Amino acid sequence: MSNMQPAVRPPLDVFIVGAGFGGIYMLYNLRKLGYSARIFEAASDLGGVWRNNCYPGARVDSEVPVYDLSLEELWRDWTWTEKFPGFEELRRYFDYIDQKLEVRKDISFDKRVVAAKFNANMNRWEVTASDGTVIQSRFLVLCTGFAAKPYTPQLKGIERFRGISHHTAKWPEKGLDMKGKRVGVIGTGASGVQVIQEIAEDVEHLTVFQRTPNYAVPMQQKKLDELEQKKLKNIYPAIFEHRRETFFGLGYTPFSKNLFEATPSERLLHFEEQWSLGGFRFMIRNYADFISNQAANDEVYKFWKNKVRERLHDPEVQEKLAPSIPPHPFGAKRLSLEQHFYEVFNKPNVELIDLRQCSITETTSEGILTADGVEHKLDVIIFATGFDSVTGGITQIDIRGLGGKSIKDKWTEGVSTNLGMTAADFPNMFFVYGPQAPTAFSNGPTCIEIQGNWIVNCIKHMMDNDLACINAREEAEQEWRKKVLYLGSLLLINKAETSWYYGSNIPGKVIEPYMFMGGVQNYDKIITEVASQGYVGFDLC
Ligand code: N01
Repeated sequence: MSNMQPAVRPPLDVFIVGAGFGGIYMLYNLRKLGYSARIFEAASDLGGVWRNNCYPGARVDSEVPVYDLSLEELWRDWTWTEKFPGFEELRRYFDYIDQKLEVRKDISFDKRVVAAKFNANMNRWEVTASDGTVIQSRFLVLCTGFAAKPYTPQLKGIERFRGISHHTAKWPEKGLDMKGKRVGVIGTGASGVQVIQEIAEDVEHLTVFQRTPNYAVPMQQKKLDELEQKKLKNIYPAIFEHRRETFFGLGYTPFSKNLFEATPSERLLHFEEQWSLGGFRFMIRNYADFISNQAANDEVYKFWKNKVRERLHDPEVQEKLAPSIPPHPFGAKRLSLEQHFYEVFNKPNVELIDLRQCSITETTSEGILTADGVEHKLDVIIFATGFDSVTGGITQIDIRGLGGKSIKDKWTEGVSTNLGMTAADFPNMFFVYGPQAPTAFSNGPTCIEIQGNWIVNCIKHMMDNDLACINAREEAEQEWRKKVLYLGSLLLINKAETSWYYGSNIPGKVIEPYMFMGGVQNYDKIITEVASQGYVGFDLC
């Protein structure tokens, strides 16, 4: 047998990057149609963001079952213990997904994809992992999520620091015992809020370094009962159907009334009701014009400010956390859901540093030095400083399309995609939950399923019709970009100084809306129409 040629492995039909909700949903649906598919995942197990973000207090801000995948094989027998589950329970959910769908057998873990190159002669992608593994496939689907690239600011002298420092999204898998330690948290976005409220009780001293006050609203967490969930199972299909018909994919129907059409007492009652119901209702079920009309927005801010101040003892802390003059319109940055975040600042072991008044000068071997000359002695520094969101997960891979052009270069002057799922000159490549789609401007599983279904149907269309290549047209891409920028300009959202919605949180990143802000239900309609018209705006061959 020595004269036998080595077997040439046929290329995969579809290669997928990432084993979070997006990658798993793609894999499941592609396999169902009989296509070969494989996932490479940089982490050591399933879960995507829920694998990397295992900092104390990490939990989701969409409610279940709206945060579930809508596959009956999954929801039929699964029960949650909390309305907003924490990362441990979400990881158990991913284990359950594998138990039911057997996804792990088609996933290689600890495999970080570093490059992908399109071979135009063969109409194939050649994908390379950091360990040198190379795989060829007809289609490439990037399911890297919107938060795959953590951002850590380069503090002067950080290498001198003798304590421990971690970014929240690179938290040690085994956890970190912070009992009795002096801990500093930089950043008060969603991650900061969660970690701060979770650890304040245990640590000896907590120093919170806040640059911009975060508008956090009550999560109104609730324990869930198994029986109660079982009784609701017959309406789950309707819940999943309805979520994709709503603007944020969360199933809350927006309130249609404008703020000044209501009397002050009516307004107060409405605010109170949404506040007590919790979650994102105070945003989504608020008055229709509050996110486009500054005067209406000011009223919402006033209500929020008073609510927060009621919970704080010290007037100086009140002014730092809920200032008299709003730093940006209410809702311009993604709201965070809190449980007892504000009460933390009444504790004697917690100190709040307002970086707008007194910035960080450098890191010393002992801690952090601020502009007033004070050295804040620390054993642990937690960077809750966010992500190079939405595009970072894609551009950190060296992806090269037609003519060897890289996606990073293509997007240097601003992002252009067709329908937030494809890019011109990157044939047979798709992305889920990425730029210029509803993405984090919506409930994750809703967006992922809408896009996932579209991509799977597109691949099926190509396979059924013996088509080798699909490429977005330049002019369709320009149209889509115009739409995304226009929709982003209609809202007060563009008024925040540093926002990952606009890329302004990352030094040097182009400032523009990175997501489609026109609503999940409208996005769904547009992309469905493109497919039903035979993929208008694409070249197929
Ligand atoms: O990141 P962020 P995040 N010096 O960018 C500060 C999702 N998520 O990880 O506001 C000092 O929001 C920065 O300050 P400023 C969710 O979609 C969800 O918290 O730019 N500070 C800000 O306070 C969320 O929106 C969940 O002035 C610096 C913070 O760091 C998204 O992920 C949980 C700084 C970054 O906040 C991102 O949230 C966690 C610097 N140089 C995350 N640079 C849930 O499901 C940045 N900051 C609940």
